Amino acid sequence: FDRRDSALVLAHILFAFFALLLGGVAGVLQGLVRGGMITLPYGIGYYQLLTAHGILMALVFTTYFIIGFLYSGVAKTLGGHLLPVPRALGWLGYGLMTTGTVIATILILLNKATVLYTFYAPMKASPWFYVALVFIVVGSWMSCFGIFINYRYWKKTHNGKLSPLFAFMAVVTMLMWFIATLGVAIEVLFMLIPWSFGWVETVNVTLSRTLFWYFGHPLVYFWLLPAYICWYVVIPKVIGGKMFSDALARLAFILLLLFSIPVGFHHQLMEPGISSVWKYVQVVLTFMVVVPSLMTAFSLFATFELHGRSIGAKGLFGWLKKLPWRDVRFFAPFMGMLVFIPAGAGGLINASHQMNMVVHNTLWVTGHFHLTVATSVALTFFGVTYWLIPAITGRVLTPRMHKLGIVQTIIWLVGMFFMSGAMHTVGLFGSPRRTAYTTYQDHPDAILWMPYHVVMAIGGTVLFIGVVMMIMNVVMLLRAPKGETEYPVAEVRDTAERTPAIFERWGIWVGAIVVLILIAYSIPVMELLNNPGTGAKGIVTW
Ligand code: HAS
Repeated sequence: FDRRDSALVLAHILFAFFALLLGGVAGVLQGLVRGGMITLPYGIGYYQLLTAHGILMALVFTTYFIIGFLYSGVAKTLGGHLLPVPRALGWLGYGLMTTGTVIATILILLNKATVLYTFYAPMKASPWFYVALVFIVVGSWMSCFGIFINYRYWKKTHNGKLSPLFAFMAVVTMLMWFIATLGVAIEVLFMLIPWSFGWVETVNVTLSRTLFWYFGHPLVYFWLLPAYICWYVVIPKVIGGKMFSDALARLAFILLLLFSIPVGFHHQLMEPGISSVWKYVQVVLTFMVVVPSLMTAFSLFATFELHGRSIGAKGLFGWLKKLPWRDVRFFAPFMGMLVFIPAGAGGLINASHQMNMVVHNTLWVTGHFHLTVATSVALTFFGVTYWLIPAITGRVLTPRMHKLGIVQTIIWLVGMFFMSGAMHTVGLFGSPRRTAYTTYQDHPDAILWMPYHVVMAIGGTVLFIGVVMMIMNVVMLLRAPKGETEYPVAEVRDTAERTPAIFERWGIWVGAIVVLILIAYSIPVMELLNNPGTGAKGIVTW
């Protein structure tokens, strides 16, 4: 690795883990408060900690990690190093994002931005919080442009040859991010900033939520796609096998790009002001976005089974025994995959309108996203860290590190089993999400929820131990013995079909997304703009 590229990647990864640590502290504290096990000193509020937890973990940890990881893969697969302009844009993006993150975190800690990680109206933060968000979003765009430029240059200088799969996937991920963040940029610039500075008196609440979820849903796939990059590109190499199909992987990514964006209404199924026709359209599209994940599951099973059989596995499940269970680069992401099966099933429940009525705004939803992003994605990112840090810093991943990594993964799984399990269960009993400790004047239902809240807090404490262990592992990786560690990128199976060139005809795909977005959003947004009854005066109407 070029030292200049290593520095850029490492800066992103280390900032990500710093955010994870701070977010973890906030997370465990809010869990203990909610479970009624502690009260906070100095007037620190539950919602303040919940905001810090959500923003630092779901937004900051992920975005920094993803940009660092993608930059590393682009450098590795597109010629061995980054071009000067993309590298400079990477640093510019890092500087802007870090400025924004520091300002936003200080405001949250000062209790001036207690608006939760979704930050839509009618909750209002200090205007400077929204300005900080602008820094973060614009900074991330710099990194998008860096990756696009590097990719375009490669295509130009390679006669339009099919690009390496990692680079292709990095472009899809950043394209999705770019198109998605346009929605939140409009919300922040034209609604939240003027409203919070007092330049306008009112804000259209439903429109602000709609613009947020236009961004907020693809956001979850922006977290997922880099994990899929690891599952498709890295894991086959780590297990000593080959990728099942390059074409299938690209098709899955293109489908995710197309269908991740026009589906935000599935977060607003219970909201007035949006007609059921448009909710229905977006639910149909939501079920479309499940297809590429099912394709991914198929492809992974095929990779594991084909490899197992090629080295002598017998019987229906003999291939399971051939997997490298003691290799943390495999173990942590594999556990992420395994958890994604129930996690994805929960998503299908959420997306089904009638069942959404049961689970919406309950702790079930919190349980769902702790399995998806906080387990499937987080464990995959941890798994990547174990080889990425040594690979870019010229160190070796020792057998001891493998062991510590596996223990860390198991602790995470145990903590999450209790925390997310309790959340899912008590959510079905009606316990609301995002609510500080209360017994609702000793209402019998609320009393029934309490033991589950305590289990959540205990699971959260185990997870906090997992966070601390992960930070210690990162420190150990930075001090590992000097040497070489492979950056694992798999080859495709020899008998796999050829990849059609159409996957890299970006004009077609961007055109198709624009059409889908216009179909899914133009009429409902016009209705929201014309309908003063949907919270135009900043009144919550549900
Ligand atoms: Fe979700 C709410 C629907 C996936 C994250 N979701 C959320 C929120 C977050 C989130 C953060 O329709 C809360 C937002 C908030 O604060 O309000 N979600 C879905 C659906 C999917 C889905 C249909 N979600 C995700 C992913 C996330 C994520 C991924 C983060 C990374 N979600 C919803 C809905 C809501 C929602 C509603 C709103 C609820 C409400 O009312 O508020 C699908 O994409 C899931 C498809 C996945 C699968 C699984 C495929 C399995 C694979 C693994 C294979 C395993 C192998 C190993 C090979 C179909 C690929 C096997 C080995 C063996 C030995 C067996």
